[in-house]
Amino acid sequence: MKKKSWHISENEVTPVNIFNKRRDFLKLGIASVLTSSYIFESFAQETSKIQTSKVKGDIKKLLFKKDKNLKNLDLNTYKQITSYNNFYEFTTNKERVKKLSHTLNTNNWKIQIDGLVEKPFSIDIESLIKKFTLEERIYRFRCVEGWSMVVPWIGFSLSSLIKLAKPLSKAKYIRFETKFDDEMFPDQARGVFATMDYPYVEALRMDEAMNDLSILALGLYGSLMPNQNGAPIRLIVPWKYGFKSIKSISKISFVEKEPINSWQKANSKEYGFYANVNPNVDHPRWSQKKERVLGKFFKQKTQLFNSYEKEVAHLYKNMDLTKYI
Ligand SMILES: Nc1nc2c(c(=O)[nH]1)N[C@H]1C(S)=C(S)[C@@H](COP(=O)(O)O)O[C@H]1N2
Ligand SMILES: [Mo]
Repeated sequence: MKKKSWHISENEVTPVNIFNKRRDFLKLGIASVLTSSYIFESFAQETSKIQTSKVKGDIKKLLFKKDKNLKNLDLNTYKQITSYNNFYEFTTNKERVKKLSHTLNTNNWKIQIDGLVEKPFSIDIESLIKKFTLEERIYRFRCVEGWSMVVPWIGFSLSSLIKLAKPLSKAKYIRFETKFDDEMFPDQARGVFATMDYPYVEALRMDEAMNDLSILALGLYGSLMPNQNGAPIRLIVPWKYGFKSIKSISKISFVEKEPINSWQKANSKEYGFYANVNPNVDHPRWSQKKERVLGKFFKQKTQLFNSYEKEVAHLYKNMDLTKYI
């Protein structure tokens, strides 16, 4: 999973038009990184060889299904998405995460799946990729702090992983944990002086997790997930504030009771379990009516459920959204 020398460096802005021209190339890029060294080597030699092996081998499954962008969303650039990050395990300074996150080592990364399942197991990222169809999902992403962006994630539906895990009927929630490794994550090494309690924890109700919008993302803009965005695998739940979209997941547990997520634990008056994007429910310290899209000067109106009302409103039919924050 370590980036090879030919991995596209994204030091410059990648406007969408250039991205589209490069998309085919990038597609092969992600596929080859994640398969055997044979395929990797042939890619390094010549692209045509890859295309041949693609037809025969399992590499075919790794190619992602393109999002048609039916909502005509205006994508943020690769540079914008990867240069302004919330990842407290490194620093609370959003501009510095990119530089510090090189210590995150995704080699031999495994996810432990346990709790109320038929049989607990652990699985590595390559195996996950071979099992599921990768899809591009162009989603709006809204941080609780009032900034937002549009990102072309690459991943697979969380529901497909849940089916693989075979949870017992007693399982009502799914709980995620970011890896704890204080050599990779400097703020974890600060112990009691750390910014928050680690590991970072997030959770969803099972029906939220099964919703078609919920994905586990392995990349964006056609290449593997940059460290600063939560490599090698993270949750994306686009109708919820960004803090629900937990990064660098190493454990997924199925549980009966509603877990306490990290931000709720840090400040339950300001952050709850649900964290649905809602312009009508202000944060105790600021309004949530508007948001600033990265790279844009004027603010825009925030939409209920971050514009995904049609897809998710039914999940909260009988709930008072001013109470379940
Ligand atoms: N492990 C972990 N996951 C995390 C965070 C974090 O600090 N640690 N920050 C959250 C917050 S507040 C946001 S807005 C998003 C930011 O994702 P991005 O950096 O890819 O934009 O990640 C979320 N997931
Ligand atoms: Mo956030």
